[in-house]
Amino acid sequence: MRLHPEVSQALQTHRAVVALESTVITHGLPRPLNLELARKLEATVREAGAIPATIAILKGQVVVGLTAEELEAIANDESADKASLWNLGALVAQGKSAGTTVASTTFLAHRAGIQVFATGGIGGVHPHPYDESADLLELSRTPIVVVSAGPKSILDLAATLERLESLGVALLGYKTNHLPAFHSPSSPYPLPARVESPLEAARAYKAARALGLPGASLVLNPISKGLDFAQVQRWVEQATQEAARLGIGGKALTPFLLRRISELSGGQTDEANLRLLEENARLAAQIALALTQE
Ligand code: PSU
Ligand code: MN
Repeated sequence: MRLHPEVSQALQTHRAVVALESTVITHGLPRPLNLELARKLEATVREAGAIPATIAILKGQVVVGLTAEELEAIANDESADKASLWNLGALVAQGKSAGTTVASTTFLAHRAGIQVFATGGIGGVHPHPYDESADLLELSRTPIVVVSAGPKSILDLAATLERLESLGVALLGYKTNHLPAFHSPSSPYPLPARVESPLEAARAYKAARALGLPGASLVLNPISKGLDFAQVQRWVEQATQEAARLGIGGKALTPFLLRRISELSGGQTDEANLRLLEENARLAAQIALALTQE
């Protein structure tokens, strides 16, 4: 594992650091929007006073905190794989390059000593055919703050929420009582806890750690100007049926569905995705700062 010198120095001096994932760069957004977004997220974290650490696998090496050149290289690498937990070792051994998912970024960020991680939407449960993201298991066993806009809209939200609760992931609605639904700010599903500020989120995380709870604190940040929930569900339904018809599954499923709903929405979901990612990066930086100041 190689840490960017700026990141390791920030960690040693207890400054605020925010981890960023890279599957959204390699598989989540079309080129060249992906590179633009990746740069913007890093800039957003910096503007809020924290150090960004984008994580990826580059030619078999785990890199925590990409340089500007490395960020460009991974964004332009069309052969980059998608690294979850179950292929991470093989990708490293075989010298491959890959974007890291929420599951692998959570794992690697924690190993590097980073306490806060920002993403767009987390993976979860797809009902038919059954598919469950490794994001859920990893969030259940790694004590880190993850800021997201909710489970991705392509998922079964009720089932995903149920799994998060069973697995003991701490769920913190950010100024909301209901589960945010990624492209849409709200869903019908109530959350067990709510926080009103970065400081309150930081305190809830610290309390969970002090108790020795093993899992993540998932801060659920509703998108500011989101899309209509029912409308997104219709696009998702159509994309899901197409995936089933085409026999698309495994790690190709999430990227396929995200691309299809982007096409069906005329790009509206990509636009929403960019906005929520930026909002989450900002909030994550504020929480990371609150953790250093407490
Ligand atoms: N959120 C986005 N775009 C993405 C993802 C999340 O806005 O591309 C990625 C994340 O890296 C997440 C992954 O961990 O999709 C989930 O994939 P799977 O369902 O195969 O675990
Ligand atoms: Mn899967």
